[in-house]
Amino acid sequence: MPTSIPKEELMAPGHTACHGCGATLAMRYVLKAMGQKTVVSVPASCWAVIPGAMPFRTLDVPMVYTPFAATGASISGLREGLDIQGKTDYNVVGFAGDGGTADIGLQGLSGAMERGHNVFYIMYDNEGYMNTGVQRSGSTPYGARTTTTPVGKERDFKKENKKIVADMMIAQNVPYVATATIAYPEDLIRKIDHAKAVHGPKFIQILAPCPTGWYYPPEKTIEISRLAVQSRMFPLYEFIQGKFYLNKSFKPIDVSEYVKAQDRFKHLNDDEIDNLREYVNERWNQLLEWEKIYSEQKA
Ligand SMILES: Cc1ncc(C[n+]2csc(CCOP(=O)(O)OP(=O)(O)O)c2C)c(N)n1
Ligand code: SF4
Repeated sequence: MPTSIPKEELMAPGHTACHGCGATLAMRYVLKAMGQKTVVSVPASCWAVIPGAMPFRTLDVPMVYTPFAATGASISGLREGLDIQGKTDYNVVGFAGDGGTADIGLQGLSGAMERGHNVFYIMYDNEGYMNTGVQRSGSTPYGARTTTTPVGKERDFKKENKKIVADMMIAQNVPYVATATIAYPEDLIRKIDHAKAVHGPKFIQILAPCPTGWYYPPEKTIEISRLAVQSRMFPLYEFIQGKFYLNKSFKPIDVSEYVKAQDRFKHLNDDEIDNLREYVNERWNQLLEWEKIYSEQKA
């Protein structure tokens, strides 16, 4: 079937990720959309390990390792340095996990966006600190079992709702903000193309399912990321210079279909799934409201 996905491969097939890793596909599609003239900054995370040890490398573009909290600071510096050398046509991309974005890197991210650097910040959201053994992050959804929210007699699963960094970036009025997932690569690539047309900071949050930490069979990664969108657990939207678009072109499914496909939610009883359903509905209504408010503002 013909697709609009660029043929160019900037990521080699050899890497050290687990089978079915959604984060590897996220990087592959991001690079296809970015092209060869790209510099990537990666903090401590699974992606710090995936390329392998020198002299091997998985990416066909320069990549900088940065400390866990410093993605925002590093892309600011890379951008300024490249601009001074006249290399203004290079894309500078921070590529960080949800722990490195929603939690420890949030300050650096917010600073880079506020200073208005012409950079991309991609958050690959596997909803946990996976590289260090599946710990809870601020981006882990309500109900999930992680190794720091284990489910024993106490039913100590994650009790707080997901911290949504894309929403925070909209509140900060970042010129381009979007959510995407690997189940819809053409949508993902189109969003990066839209972002490229915006001069200034760009933030894209990509849902990247993790079979190892979400406890589902590796061959189900694409299906799970599709269910996340259809169940509205992970809505797809775009905020472009003050305009907000919510993708409503999916046939909605009940949240239980998403939850039941992953063992990280296996322990949830009907009341707890109801809590999740209520949260999902409230959030969807809030996004519909935003669409209205932003279109009125711009009218
Ligand atoms: C300051 C600091 N604290 C803790 C660590 C240990 N550490 C390395 S990777 C990681 C988890 C990263 O999680 P996330 O950003 O979500 O990426 P993922 O591993 O899920 O790809 C942690 C805690 C570190 N490298 N530096
Ligand atoms: S733990 Fe998850 S995110 Fe990390 S490499 Fe394995 S599948 Fe990918």
